[in-house]
Amino acid sequence: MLTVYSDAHHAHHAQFELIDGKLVPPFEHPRRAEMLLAQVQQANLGEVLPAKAVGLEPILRVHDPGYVAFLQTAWQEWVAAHGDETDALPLNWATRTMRHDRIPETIDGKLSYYSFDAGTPIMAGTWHAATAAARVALTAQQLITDGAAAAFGLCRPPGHHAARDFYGGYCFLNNAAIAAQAFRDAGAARVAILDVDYHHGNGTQAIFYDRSDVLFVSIHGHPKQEYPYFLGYEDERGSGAGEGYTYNYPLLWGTDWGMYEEALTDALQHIQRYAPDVMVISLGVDTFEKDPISKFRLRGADYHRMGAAIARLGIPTLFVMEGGYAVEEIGVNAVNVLLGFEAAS
Ligand code: Q9C
Ligand code: ZN
Repeated sequence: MLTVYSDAHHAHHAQFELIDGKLVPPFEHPRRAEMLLAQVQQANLGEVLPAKAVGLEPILRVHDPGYVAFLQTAWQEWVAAHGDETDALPLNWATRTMRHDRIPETIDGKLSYYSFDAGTPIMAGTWHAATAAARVALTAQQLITDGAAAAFGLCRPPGHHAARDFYGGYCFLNNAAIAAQAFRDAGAARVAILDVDYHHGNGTQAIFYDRSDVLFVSIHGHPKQEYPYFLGYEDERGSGAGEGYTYNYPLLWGTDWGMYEEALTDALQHIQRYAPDVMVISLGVDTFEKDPISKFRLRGADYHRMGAAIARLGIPTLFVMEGGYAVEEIGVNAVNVLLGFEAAS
């Protein structure tokens, strides 16, 4: 299987993360992608290709132009207001009873308007890194459109929490959604997205919620217990033309492979019935038992089984990297999914 990688992700490296009331070194850091790349090479998964240059058009097929313009200049505006010593973070949001129809003019107001958490710092290289991750996904998408059976987009920063016009959960541009839309624009009639990251892919779900041409299926920590808390319930099934084209499998803390596999089997059946031309896997390995911010109990060998189960559908498959924070094992676990896929193909 071919991998696409860009080292531009190094430009995005947060100073701190606020978690459990403490400022700590960030969980989403450049070494994650380095460990993934090292394991791709170690396991001889296949050639590693650079990301191709692509314009903003495929990004603007998914994201709001005002949001993209905001991301492009947020750091400069932040520096003008506050200097360059700290990363840019929002501090409050429009919740119930407040207005969502006015976009503030100041950078602090815009950070609040265009985000949904304070765990996703913006710094000098964020735009560069985020657009490079989207290019990685698009380059891998093109390989499949050109006939490859599978490809791995080694994306960082991740994407599945980013919606049409907001960022959060370490995500700025929704790499998987951008690739799915690019498949459609290249002629695929139906695209399925299977999101196996530990966290619900709220951004991806929202982007395709009212559409029947992109099926979204997600297995994740139950929102009654787990981030992002406000989406990912079983009764979310899509709206309008998209009704019946979203499926959620919220699972409780402590879920092990036995319980996970049951949901996965069901999820894969929905995809099989949909008969997509191509499939995008939002591949997070934060379901791992030793993940520092998650509470599922998948083990190393389970990732091989996951990849094999996905391969049995026999559909061209684009893997897009999302989360996974047990940095010592992230490469082995993610590449195990890909090796399991190859072995069963
Ligand atoms: N107590 C991805 O995996 N913070 N994003 C969670 C847990 C945000 C994860 C706090 C986690 C975002 C792509
Ligand atoms: Zn995650």
